[in-house]
Amino acid sequence: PPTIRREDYKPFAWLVPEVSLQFELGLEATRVVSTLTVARNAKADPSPMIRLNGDGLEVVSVKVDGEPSNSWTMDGDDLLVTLPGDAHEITVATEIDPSANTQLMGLYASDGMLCTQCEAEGFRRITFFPDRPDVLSTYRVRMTGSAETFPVLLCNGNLEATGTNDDGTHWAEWHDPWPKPSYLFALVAGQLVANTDSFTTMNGREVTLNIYVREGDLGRTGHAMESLKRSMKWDEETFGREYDLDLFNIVAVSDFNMGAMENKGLNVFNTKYVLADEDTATDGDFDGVEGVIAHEYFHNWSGNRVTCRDWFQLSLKEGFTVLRDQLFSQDMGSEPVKRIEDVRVLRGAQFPEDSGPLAHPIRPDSYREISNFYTATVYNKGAEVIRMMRTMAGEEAFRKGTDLYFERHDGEAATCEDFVRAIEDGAGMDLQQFRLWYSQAGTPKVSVQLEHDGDTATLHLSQQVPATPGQPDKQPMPIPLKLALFDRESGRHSGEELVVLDKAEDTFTFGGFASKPVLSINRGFSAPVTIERDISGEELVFLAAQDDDPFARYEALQDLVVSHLKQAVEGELDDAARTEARNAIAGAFRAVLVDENLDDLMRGELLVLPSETYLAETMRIADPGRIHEERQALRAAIGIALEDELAAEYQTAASVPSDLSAEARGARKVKTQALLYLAAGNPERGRELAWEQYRNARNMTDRQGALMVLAGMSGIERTNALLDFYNRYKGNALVVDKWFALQASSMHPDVLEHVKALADHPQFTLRNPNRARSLYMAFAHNPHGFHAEDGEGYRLIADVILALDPINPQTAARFVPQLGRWRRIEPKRSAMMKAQLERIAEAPKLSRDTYEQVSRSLG
Ligand code: B3K
Ligand code: ZN
Repeated sequence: PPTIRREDYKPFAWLVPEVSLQFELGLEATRVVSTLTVARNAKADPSPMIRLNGDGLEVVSVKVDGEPSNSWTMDGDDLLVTLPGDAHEITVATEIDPSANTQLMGLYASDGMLCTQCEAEGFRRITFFPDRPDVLSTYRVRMTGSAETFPVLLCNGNLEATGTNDDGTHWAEWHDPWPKPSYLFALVAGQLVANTDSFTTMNGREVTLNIYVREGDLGRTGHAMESLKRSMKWDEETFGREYDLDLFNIVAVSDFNMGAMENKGLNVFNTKYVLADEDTATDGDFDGVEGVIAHEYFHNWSGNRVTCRDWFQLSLKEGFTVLRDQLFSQDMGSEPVKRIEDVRVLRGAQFPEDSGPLAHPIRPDSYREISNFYTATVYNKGAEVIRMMRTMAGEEAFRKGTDLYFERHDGEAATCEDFVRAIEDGAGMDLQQFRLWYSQAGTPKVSVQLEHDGDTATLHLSQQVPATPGQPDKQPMPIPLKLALFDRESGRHSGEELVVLDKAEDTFTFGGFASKPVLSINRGFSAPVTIERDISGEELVFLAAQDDDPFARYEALQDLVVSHLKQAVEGELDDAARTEARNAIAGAFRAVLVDENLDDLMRGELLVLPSETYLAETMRIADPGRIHEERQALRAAIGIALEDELAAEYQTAASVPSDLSAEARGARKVKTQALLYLAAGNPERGRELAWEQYRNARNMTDRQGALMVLAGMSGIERTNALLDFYNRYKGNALVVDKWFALQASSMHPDVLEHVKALADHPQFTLRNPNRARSLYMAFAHNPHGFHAEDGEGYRLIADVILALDPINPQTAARFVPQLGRWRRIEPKRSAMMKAQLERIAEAPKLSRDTYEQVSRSLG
């Protein structure tokens, strides 16, 4: 497959101001007639023909200006139509089979209904079209279909007319007044019911809000609706963004490749991010719904009103929108806890990507299949990059920048460069060197040393941006670091400072310190970098207990644990040193358990051990088996050392009423963490507590927490709890997904055998992405199972990739990065991982998606 390059961008030769689509809908056969009004683009090189992209489509007929035409040819999948004049009308008829669409791109059937996914290049699977984000059109759509099969007919924009025909069909005509690229087109037809509400915008526009779901799911849409209204209000208050149609529809579908999609006025969602009630969704699931509802809604401005010029600019809308949803969630709940969670995601998913064969800048320079670039780098690092601009500018100036961005580029397809320039102009700052964050891949390493002499503290900082594929040499980037210097005696500091390290090395001095202060740096995670600091265990304990920046406090605890586990894994500790380190860690955790100034949400967060994936990432070559052993052993040691405190904390937390308040949620979080440690330290007691918690649970958070602990242990309680859970929830697909995922991500020694057996379960299928991921993505991210010593885990995932690729290449390709980590794993496992990648590469026929990921991973 050819490589597409950013530098080759050229504007399209034709404008397509208006599109009219007619759908005769059927699950097995849908007829599409599209009429495009086209005119030469004065800003582009003239061309005698227009290229209309297609993907697996067959032409039924072509007309130009209303007359049947023969002046067309096929070029691969694309349709080329020769046009003599400057303005024409092209009408193309096609026919597609939605029920055969297992890729879930374009128009597909899901559980008896019809729906679409067009981003990035799915529209070309519906009709021939210049399927690129810089071609903006207004759409008029007429949908006709069986009134019985498709009682609800939805499309973008406003509903203008409806009617019925004598043959049992009915129709609806929709018009979207806002010009949009084809990737934002959406259509839904099926048997759906709506939760209807309304929102009045800041200028008094009355907006009808609908969340459409299957009839039995209506009772689980309340949280999504409240989240939507909060998002609309927040975007007005925080970014000055008002909604721009009289109608906002959300539809939940159960077969969906991603989380959700921001189609104009008609967001289509994975059911996972709409449906929630206390019996079936955990506190984490509730947060997920709120965050994704917000994210898709915020796209209405950052993505839809201002869209992307080409797919290399994806982070323009995704990085910015992720930042917007993160800030929203910070405001709705606990700001520091949300920040810690976001950093955990970044470190768990993006750092490994950035240090492996798939590393790419947030604005990539080339791709073969754009679906492979919906990555943690484009999304989460993209958000961090914009967050840094905000940190350096200050909130107010940053808002001036975003206002200018929306004002300048409303109705346009813009670039990352446009965004940076708007922030520069609006906020009044120079971002010349900062642009390197868009072009250079790799997580910068910052080395930190603090010296003290007389009454002066001198901070030495240096940075190094590692080489990444295609980018051997890097330039220093501006790295904004928030820091504070603590006086050891008083435990206080005299104010937070922001230093920007923009050279390879630099020195900063601070006066007025009679003794050497304790340095707290990268507070709030002000820059997405790794810090190598010269700091003693004692100083880390000090910060873990005293730092007034909750993130820095969390970080100190994490550092304490990470540095110990690294030494332990690398065999650098004798028994005495190990005991000493474990005691220091247990002491720091004890302080967290008893600190009365902490709320439970934060306390629970502080108790989370660094993940095995993150630990592996901190080592040049990782031995996943050793990491697992040492981390489990540390957990058990803490469980033993703090058994009384943990049990007391558990009891206190267990007495908090079961509701959705922050207090109750915090209590549940602490309870689950306490249970994990107790079970590790004293399995008998842990099993008993978990089984009791399972039986008495009044919400999914408690039930799932208990089941997670039991799933990792042997015993009759495990069997009984899993059986009970399945029988209780077997009619609810999202909860059955949890049942699969809990077993696949468990710490049980036989996890691999469990996963193999579950693949034969009657409710398992590769065709539903949620279900496929619930078993296999959970397993692929369970280092303990995936990295099984004999390589069986690798073989299993390679088999999954090969089996899934012909069905759903996008979902199949998402499994490749786990195998792609082979260069960073100890030699024996590494060779087996590589061998599986090679086996995939040799398959006779691979999708573009999987081919690209496998060849980059081996390259
Ligand atoms: N924009 C969509 C992503 C769809 C990608 C499909 N390959 C979801 C989101 O980021 O909001
Ligand atoms: Zn998005």
